[in-house]
This record gives sequence, C-alpha cells and structure tokens, in this order.
Amino acid sequence: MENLIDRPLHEVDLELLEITLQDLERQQHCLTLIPSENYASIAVMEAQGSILANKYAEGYPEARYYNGCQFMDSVESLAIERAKQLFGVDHANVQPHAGTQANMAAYHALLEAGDTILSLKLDHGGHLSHGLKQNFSGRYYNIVHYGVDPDTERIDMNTVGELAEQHRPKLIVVGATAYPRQFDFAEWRVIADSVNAYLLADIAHIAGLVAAGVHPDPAPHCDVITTTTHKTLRGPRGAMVMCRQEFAEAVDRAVFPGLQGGPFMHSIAAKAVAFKEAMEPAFKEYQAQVVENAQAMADTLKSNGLRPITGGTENHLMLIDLSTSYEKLSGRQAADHLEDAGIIVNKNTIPFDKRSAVTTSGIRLGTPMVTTRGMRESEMRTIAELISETLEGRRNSEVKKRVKAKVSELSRQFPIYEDLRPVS
Ligand code: DSN
Repeated sequence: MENLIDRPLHEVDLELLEITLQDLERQQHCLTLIPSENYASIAVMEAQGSILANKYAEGYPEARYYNGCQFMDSVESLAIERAKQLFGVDHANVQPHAGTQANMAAYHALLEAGDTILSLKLDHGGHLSHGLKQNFSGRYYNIVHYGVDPDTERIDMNTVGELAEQHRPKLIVVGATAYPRQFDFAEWRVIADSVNAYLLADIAHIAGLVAAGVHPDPAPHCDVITTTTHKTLRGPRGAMVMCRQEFAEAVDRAVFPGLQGGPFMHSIAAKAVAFKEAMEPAFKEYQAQVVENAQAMADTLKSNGLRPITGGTENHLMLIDLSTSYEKLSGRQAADHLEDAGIIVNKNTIPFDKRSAVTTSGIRLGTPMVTTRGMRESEMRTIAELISETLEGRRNSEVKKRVKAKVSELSRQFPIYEDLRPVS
C-alpha cells in the first residue's frame, strides 16, 4: 500500500499550495487595515499546524471521554492557566471554536430561552451574536438594543440605564465590532446591578489592548467575558469564555456538551502560545503602538476631510463616514477602489446609515496588522494620505497604479513572513 502520510504539501497538492502562496504574497504586498485581522506569529501557526490536531479530547482536563489524553490535558491546562493569568480571571474555557460560539455558550450558561438581553445594535457597531434577528441570538432571546447618540455618536450611559430600567434585562452585553471609543466597565456594572442583570463583556476586538493594559479592564466588573483570540490578541482563529468562579461549571457545561463536541486541541495549543506571547513586554509596547497608530491615522484622514465617527479613536480602529466628503461614494465602492490600490479595508455601516449593510456609507479601518509589521505614526500618516489620494482619484487608473507602487514599497520596507517565501 502506498504511503500517503509522509509526503509534504508540495508533493501532494500543488494546486492548494499555489493558492496558499498567492495569498501569502497578497498578505505581504498589501496593507491590510481590517481591524479584526492580524498576522499570527510563526510560533502560533506552528502549534496550530501540529500533530495535536489528530486527537479527540471531548471533555475537560482529567475528565475526558477518550483515552490517550494525558498530553491534551497538559496542553489545555497550560492554555487555561495562561488565560487566567493574562486576563486576571477566575476561570477560562478555551474550547470555543469562534466568537459566536463563545457568546452562545455564555448565553446558554446564564439564560433561558426567551430571557431579555440588552445589547448594542449591529448597525451602530454591535455584532451578529448580540441579537441580530436572523442569528441564533435574535431567534432564541428577547433582544432590546441600545444605540449610539445621534449627536455624539457615542453610547449614552443614561439611555442604557433607562432602557435597563424599562426592560429589566437578565443580561447586559457590552462590546462592539465597530466602535472607536473605550468602555468604562465600572459604569456598566452600576447599571447591571441597578436591575439585577448579569454583565457580559465581549472584548473580541479589544482583547489585546485589555491584556496589555491599554484599555480599561473588564475583569473586576463583569460576570462573563468572551473574546476571540485572533484579532488584536494576535493568536490563532478561535475564542474563549472567561468568568467568575460561580459561573465556571455552567460555562463549561454550556460549551461541552452543550454546544460543541471534540475541542480543536491544535487551536488550544496555539492559544496557549499566543497567551505566552501576550505576557511579554514587547506585546504591551505593540498594543500601545496600535492605539497611537490609530490616532495618527485618524488625525491625518480628518485633516484630509474624511470624517471619523465620534471624531477620532481611542482604540485600534476608526469608522469613516464617507457621506460627508463623497456623497455618491458607498463604503463598498470605496473598499473596492482601495483594494485596487493594494489597501485592504472593509465596508461598514455607520450609525443611522441611509444605505444597506451591503453597500454602506462607511469604511472601517484598523491598525493591528500594519503595527505588527513594525510601522509607526509616520507610516500611518503616509497610509492615510494614500487612502485620501485613492478615493480622490478613484476614477483614474494611473492614480491607483501610483498608490499601489507606494503601497508595495512600504510593504517591502516592513516585510512580513519573509521566511515563508514569496516576497520579491
Ligand atoms: N469578524 C468580526 C469583525 O470583523 O469585526 C465580526 O464577526
């Protein structure tokens, strides 16, 4: 029988390898400003691509449904202990496959179907799993949304308090995917306590900032904290749920057997690596730079007439309202024009958007990836200029060509994954 196991990818599947290398080249040569993406370290990717993927380990350390799990127990315990240390929490479940599953587990642990959740509207910066009608969250729970104030474009805590008083939610969710301001979790706790609600912080976007201490800490104030591990935290694609000890058992049961079967042990291993990296002093410096870079980029865009929602940013992202500078230009069109020039962003609705979620009036920009490449404020100013130049000259292919050449040059000056090849 032919041995199919010991051959490397380049001998087995050139078609797939070719596609992977094409995307490597894209990642190396484009400037990616999608705030929910990052470049995972080689160490993280090595763990994620390891033989740990081969093992079934349903259950938890010391309580598995399969034999041969002694090393899986070590891997998972390592990830759990590091997560607890990094975020200063009582308990961590590192098994959720993705952010939505983490939120699903948290709701499952705290609520019954039909209970009321108070959360941020999707089109004001929330997330699908915070109660969108078509999502499980909107189907199984009674959702009441808060939005941002039309004048300040910020969450008004008085309004949140009033809605809480009026609807008496069992759970208040604080967290966002497109909100450029910080959350003061202590204030949220006061509101939650006033109506005897649980408080859940979804820190998927800001987890790296929280871990590095450049964003207020949810741990002292929240009952449950959910996060993905691949955004600012710069780990593998995946998620986790953290909580106070009193919810530990309910959270664990909600994840397994409630929602998932066998955990992805290779991903859990890679999470452990990422948590270790996040405890290094350089990670703290990185996160501080992410925020400084976002501010520098927002300032330059603003000087060029592009309007950041709320007037700027305090975290890793900014949401640009295109409608004030380019009435006819949608977010979708702007993102496509920028991609032509080698700058990757995503279209995003802005609060009170007159366009749909498919077209949008905004684009969302973030600095985690360019900061991972080592760029600082001066490069952010250059990138902001390139964005303005592209949007201004969007009908002129020469402009896009010129910008693309500058993007390539900047990418070459701040290379990424050189040892994995293509580059050039
Ligand atoms: N992937 C998240 C983001 O881009 O913010 C949403 O699920």
